Amino acid sequence: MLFCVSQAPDYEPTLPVSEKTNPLTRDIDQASASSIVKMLKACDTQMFQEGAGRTYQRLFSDQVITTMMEVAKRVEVILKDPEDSLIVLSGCGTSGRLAFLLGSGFNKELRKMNQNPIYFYIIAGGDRALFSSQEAPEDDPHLGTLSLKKICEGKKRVLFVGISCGLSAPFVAGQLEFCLQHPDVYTPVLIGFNPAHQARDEHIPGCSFTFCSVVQRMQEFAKSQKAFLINPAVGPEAISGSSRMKGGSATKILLEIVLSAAHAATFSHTPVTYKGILQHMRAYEATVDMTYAQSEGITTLVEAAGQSLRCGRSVCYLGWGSLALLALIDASECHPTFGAAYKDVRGFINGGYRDLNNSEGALTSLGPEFGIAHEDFLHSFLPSLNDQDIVLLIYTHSDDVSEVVKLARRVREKTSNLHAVYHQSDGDPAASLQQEDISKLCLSTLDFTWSSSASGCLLHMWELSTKLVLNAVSTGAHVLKGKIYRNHMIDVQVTNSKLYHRATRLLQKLSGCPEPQCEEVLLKAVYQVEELSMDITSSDITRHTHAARNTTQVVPLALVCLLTGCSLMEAKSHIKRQPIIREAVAVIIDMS
Ligand code: F1P
Repeated sequence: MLFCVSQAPDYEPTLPVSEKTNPLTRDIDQASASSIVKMLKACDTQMFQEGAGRTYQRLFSDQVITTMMEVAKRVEVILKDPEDSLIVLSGCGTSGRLAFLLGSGFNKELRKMNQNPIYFYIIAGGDRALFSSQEAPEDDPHLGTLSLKKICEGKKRVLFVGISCGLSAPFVAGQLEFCLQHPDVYTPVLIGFNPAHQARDEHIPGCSFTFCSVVQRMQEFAKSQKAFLINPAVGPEAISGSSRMKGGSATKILLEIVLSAAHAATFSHTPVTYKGILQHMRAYEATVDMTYAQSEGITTLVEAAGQSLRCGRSVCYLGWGSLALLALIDASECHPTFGAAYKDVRGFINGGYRDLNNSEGALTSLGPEFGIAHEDFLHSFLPSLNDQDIVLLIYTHSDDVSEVVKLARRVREKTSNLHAVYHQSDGDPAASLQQEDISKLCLSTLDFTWSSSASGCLLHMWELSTKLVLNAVSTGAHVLKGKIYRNHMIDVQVTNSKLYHRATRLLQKLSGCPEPQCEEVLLKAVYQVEELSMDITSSDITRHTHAARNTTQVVPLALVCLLTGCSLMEAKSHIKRQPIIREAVAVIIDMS
């Protein structure tokens, strides 16, 4: 895959920061639960490292803070005069899910103040992509443009925020390009976590632009504040390319700071200032520290979740409010990242779709994996629960804690493997008796008590903290299950062009074979054939990634073939004998 990386001075020079391997996690696949949590802590802490002397902009860089202020002021202008205006947040996968979370949260704020909602979200693949992996639409710039045009019809002013952690999604590139062509109405803002020169420069079928060329045009427009780029590097992901982790957290941090500053300026007469933005950023840094101060408790959860996955059972998140939404998001990412089945990690939210307010309404008819309410849990999940399944209660003291107690009791009848992640602010003893009841029912309780005088919205901090805990649980548990090789997603799905290229690169790295050979074997695994037909070799990536939706363990199979020279059939039986992918691969790599 092409990136404009000519200026990159460091290791893995052909890769942008978001795709590089992180030296801190090189041995994560061999680590204990407690070492995994330590490594994740070190990686997350990297987000806030200062920029001095570095080639790349970082979260605290002057340019980043200044641009955040400028965007906040644009939001403020719209909030003060919302007539015929919109703020659109858009992205693919995790980035689109966070667009939904943020848009819903800030609309809720507006409603509380009797204001009309002004935020709209777009996620590639539509609402079903909120809770399931829909990687293919990410490759379609026209779909991106169409969805943007549709919701903005008749509007006179649109602030468009395109999120692509890797500066890579064609869906978002199409939308940004459209905005640049209509500057009278649209002001584009790009959020991502690579330096601009590392944006993806691969040809997009049917288009005259690449993500990189769009970024270059945005840089030109930015000189006259007709476009904005907020793209600090936050360091490579703990699991290479897993932008759901730091990329997702940093997206949430940046946008919450910008939108909160704009809301404060509009509704509480607190002007947007450099110092204010900086302080808010420090509050998030403190949240990361506060969260990992409970590393021991997180380790207990990782260990228990890993145990459940190892014996083929489930990890189940039972959440309340927006924390439950983060749980649903975390669960939905396990399929594309680890090749997990939807039953492996499930999330449930009180109130189900009723409370979500997503634009397409209830999606329950799409299949059992879209049953996300607590009632769905009670009907379809609870009856078959046993001690090998882990259940996590995720809530805050502002939720109806008596409901949590009730549900905890029902779960406890089926499994003792019950745990709680709980947030409260200091000086709020109201729910403490019920909390004691819950703690008695649970094997472990992660109790986060936050200072109510801290700067920043507490709910936002609780959400980030929950995201970090759940990312650690699902990532750590899959590492313990053997789904990661070194720090690579060995069982990654190849369902869009970014993932296809990532898989080819990984095969090259682990097998040492040349790229054409790796791609040939990858295709054999995708199409489940021993020989490639002309029809296959003459097809484009879109068709390959489409075919890959129906196959599993594509990368492990291809790797076994490459390392041993065996047939696909033989590779399959090897993996069947050793279903722990990491071990199946490690055995052969050690022998070769
Ligand atoms: C978008 C995304 C990721 C997902 C997977 C495929 O990436 O959907 O959220 O985890 O890696 O790509 P990006 O456009 O935000 O870089």
